[in-house]
Amino acid sequence: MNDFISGELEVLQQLIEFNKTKEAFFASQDVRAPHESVAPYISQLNQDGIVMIPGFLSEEQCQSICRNKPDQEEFTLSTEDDKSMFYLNAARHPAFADFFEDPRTVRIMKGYIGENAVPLRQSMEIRTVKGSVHAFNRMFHMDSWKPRVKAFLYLHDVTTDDAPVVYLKGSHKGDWRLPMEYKTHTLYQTSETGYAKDLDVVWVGCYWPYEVNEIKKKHGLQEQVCTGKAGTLVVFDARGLHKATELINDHRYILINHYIAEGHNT
Ligand SMILES: O=C(O)CCC(=O)C(=O)O
Ligand SMILES: [Fe+2]
Repeated sequence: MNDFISGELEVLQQLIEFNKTKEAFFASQDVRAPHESVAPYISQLNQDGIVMIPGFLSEEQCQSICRNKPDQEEFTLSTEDDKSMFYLNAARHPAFADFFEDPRTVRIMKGYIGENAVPLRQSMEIRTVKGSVHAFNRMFHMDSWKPRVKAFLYLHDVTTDDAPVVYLKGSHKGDWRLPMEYKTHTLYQTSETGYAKDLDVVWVGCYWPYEVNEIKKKHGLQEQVCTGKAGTLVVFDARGLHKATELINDHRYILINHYIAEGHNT
């Protein structure tokens, strides 16, 4: 038989096996009825893979967070080559307590991921590099095949000029995802921080623009450009396709609360 075709048949067999692994993982997640205060957010997350919550914190709370944030020297450059600066372990910093101690976030994460939802990384991110940046996250990508929920708190008004995250609504589910999910399953490797092992694997999960257009057309999916006022919380399942956008204004300041199912970094 043609070598390529026999290789593809083998891949198909691996996809069938992987699909079983995937189904077993989701069947074993203990997802209970959510706390009623967050139930509408969970339904929207389940439907679209994203929910935006304006006024999660007040504008005054956001201003106070920005005034009391740590000095620039305490931020470290992103290891994923996208030129962002991170203040790690932000949940321990008193300036950020209003956000990281808010019980609504854990309720959302548990209601969506399951009882084993735990924070992977809690940080403040500052982005100041303007214009186009050569980084994987400027392409539509999925982070993982397992639930990986990110809550971005906008600390100032984020317009289309302030690098809003863009999400392809409804792309967190669907059988078409299987080949890329399998790639993330087999190729994505993490370091002990729970993020990409190196700058090679960081690109695993990216789709080319023409592929995204095909997916959009075939499955009737639409982009959501997540602009929002200061205090808006953008919660998205990073299984779905999403991308970062160009910064045109001076900076983007956000707090990130990032949850996974315990022990399931990849
Ligand atoms: O920072 C952004 O706008 C999105 C970056 C991204 O891809 C992610 O956080 O998973
Ligand atoms: Fe991402």
